[in-house]
Amino acid sequence: MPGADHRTDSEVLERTKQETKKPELYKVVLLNDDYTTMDFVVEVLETIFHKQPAEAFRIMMMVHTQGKGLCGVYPHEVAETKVDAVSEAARGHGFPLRAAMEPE
Ligand code: TYC
Repeated sequence: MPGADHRTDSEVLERTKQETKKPELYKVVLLNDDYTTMDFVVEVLETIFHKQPAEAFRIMMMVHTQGKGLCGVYPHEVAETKVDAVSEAARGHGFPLRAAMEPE
């Protein structure tokens, strides 16, 4: 029978559930180091994470004093792109600055 769908009702319900599933979220954190300048970290927070200057400064100081700080929460692929963007920017300026993603 052309166009016939042989799935049972319960299989169709299962598929619909998967399609509407929320994306898994990941925290992106910046990590402290002894060499990256504070100004550069603030710049990264403003440009890559779209923070306002005062918030960028607050997060930078959190990383500097506590070892790490939350920059944002994103779906997996976006979080990966942010982590890579930090590495790229840091590499371009000769700094060891790193970001990491953690399951939320
Ligand atoms: N600890 C660095 C310094 O004293 C500043 C810094 C802050 C580096 C935050 C990285 O993610 C960082 N110059």
